[in-house]
Amino acid sequence: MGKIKAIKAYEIIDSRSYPTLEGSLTLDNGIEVFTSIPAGTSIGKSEAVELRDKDQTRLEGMGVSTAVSYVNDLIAPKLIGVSPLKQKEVDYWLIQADGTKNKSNLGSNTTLLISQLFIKAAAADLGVPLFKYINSYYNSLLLTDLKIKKIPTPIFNLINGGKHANNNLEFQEFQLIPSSSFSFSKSYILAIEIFHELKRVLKYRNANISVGEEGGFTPNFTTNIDALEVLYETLVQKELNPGVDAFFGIDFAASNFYKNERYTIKDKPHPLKADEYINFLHNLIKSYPFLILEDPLSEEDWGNWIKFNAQLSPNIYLVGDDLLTTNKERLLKAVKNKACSAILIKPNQIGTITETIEVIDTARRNNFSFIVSHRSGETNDSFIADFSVGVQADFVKFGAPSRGERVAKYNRLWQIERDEIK
Ligand code: 2PG
Ligand code: MG
Repeated sequence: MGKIKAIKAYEIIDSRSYPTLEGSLTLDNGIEVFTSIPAGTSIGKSEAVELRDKDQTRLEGMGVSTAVSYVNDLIAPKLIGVSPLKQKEVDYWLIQADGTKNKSNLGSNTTLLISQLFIKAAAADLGVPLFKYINSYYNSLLLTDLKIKKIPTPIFNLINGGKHANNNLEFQEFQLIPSSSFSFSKSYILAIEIFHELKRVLKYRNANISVGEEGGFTPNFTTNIDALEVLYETLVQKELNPGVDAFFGIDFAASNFYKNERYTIKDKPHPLKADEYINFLHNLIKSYPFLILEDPLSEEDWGNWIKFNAQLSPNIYLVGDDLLTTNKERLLKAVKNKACSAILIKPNQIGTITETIEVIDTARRNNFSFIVSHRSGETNDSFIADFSVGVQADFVKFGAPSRGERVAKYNRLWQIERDEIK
């Protein structure tokens, strides 16, 4: 087995034209791996802190040169000679070295870079595919025997709104979820065909066909419901059976339109009190074949999450993203209070692979489903595709089947299905 010879971090530019961290790790036997770190635009208040330079004279204050120097000058020298198999020890050392609950000293981008480099280097050194090594790390960390049986069901974000687009829709992601009985390749091909059909339907309506941060279209509409209508029409046009072949999801990212205890959406003429807004949600669910509702309520509105969850059919996943931020304590609070039924998993919301797996373990033990997710600011690294298979996520969401940084991940799942999972 190799030992670490060098770790080097540097800045690259992400899909939104902001800087982010990339790094390389070299072993003394010549093996070298690279990884890079994504970043969010619509960031939950309790996410771990991403270290940014905040130097307004350079790269809009978004530089990560401090994080680069933390890796190169403080962390790397201490890891020379260490085995890449020491994932757990290194992750816990990082947590301790940071010393805060939210990684505000070192930054979650700094710690996750090291964590991902270690797991990639271990897989490369052992000569096993990354998803298989992640699976074996999961099993050894949790003393369990999770088998790799499937590719997670993909959630495709076909229409972008909210902070991910400059159109007028409040809801952030209008999603299509092919039936989970389909193979990955069938789901992917279906999503791509629907993507092109949707483009035709939008063109016909003189709507904008430019794409947003996550590769979905960015039309302006009179209401958010119009976006669902267009998606529905597209499915019917393709002779698909909504609610059988494919389902709908929305990431509302509702914290972005919640103010003074009111939800303000263009579907209604006045800001809505929680009860009125929950009624609106119930009407949505009655009218369309929903499978997923992510952050329909604000991250501060715990009481209404609990209320809504109690009313919701168990066939619909109520997903906490900004609400839970891949944070074990927040997840346990949601479990205890029955605030939702599923969690979005984003490694950079917490800052190490080990902690991310521990949150997944907590979800599984409490019968919560989980979705492994990209961020709106992405790179071409397909790490989370391997991660999602290794931990056997129920779902993944990597954006639309468009834009290089999104399809890098879907294409990797396709490759795993083709070459590895027969
Ligand atoms: C979300 C994510 C990813 P962002 O809200 O679920 O789609 O967006 O990365 O901007 O937080
Ligand atoms: Mg979200």
